Amino acid sequence: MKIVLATHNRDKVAELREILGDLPVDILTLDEFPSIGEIVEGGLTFEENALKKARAVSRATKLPSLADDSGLEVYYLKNRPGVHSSRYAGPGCTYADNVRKLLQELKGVPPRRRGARFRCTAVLVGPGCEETTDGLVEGTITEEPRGTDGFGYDPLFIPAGYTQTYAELASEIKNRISHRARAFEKMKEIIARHVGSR
Ligand code: ITT
Repeated sequence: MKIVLATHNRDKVAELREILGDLPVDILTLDEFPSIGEIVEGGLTFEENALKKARAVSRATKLPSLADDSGLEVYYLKNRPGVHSSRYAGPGCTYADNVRKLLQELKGVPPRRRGARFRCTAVLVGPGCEETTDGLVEGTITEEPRGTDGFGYDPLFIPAGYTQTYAELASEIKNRISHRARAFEKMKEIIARHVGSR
């Protein structure tokens, strides 16, 4: 069985390869389908956006597709950046621009009011099937970036129960405890059932 990852984000591809590594399926990426360009998301929820990506890729490739829509919800900011996490600092922004913007918005906010959660919605779309799973991790936002691993907002996020940020934790640990790991561990059970019933 082949499954195509419906993401243009190479950092997500690397994490998903590690998280899905023990599945008995061939994982393909959009590198193998260069004619599939940017997929316009624009949905109001993580699920809507993940479905758009997986449906578009499954339709174009005629293969089952897995998508991930994810983001950071900061309680002090009424759950922003949320679904706008990737372009929080504006069109064409970098991870560093987003990190700077978030720190600026939380300037002077004390540690006890810096709560946040990472959310990931995973979606599998294939012939006659659409499945969705969610992963959430609660944590807090630091006052300055810490660590060099990972991507996106990782240098700012300390998961509950840890003292290090996602970017300071080894990738094996992040990929065991993260919002993405939680959503895709559930999705792996669903995929394994599909593989078993073929
Ligand atoms: P695709 O749509 O092509 O998958 P994307 O990066 O645009 O790539 P999203 O729309 O799901 O993906 O946006 C997710 C953003 O949320 C991502 O760009 C990061 O800024 C942030 N993010 C998601 N997961 C993260 C993680 O594990 N660590 C740090 N930041 C993360």
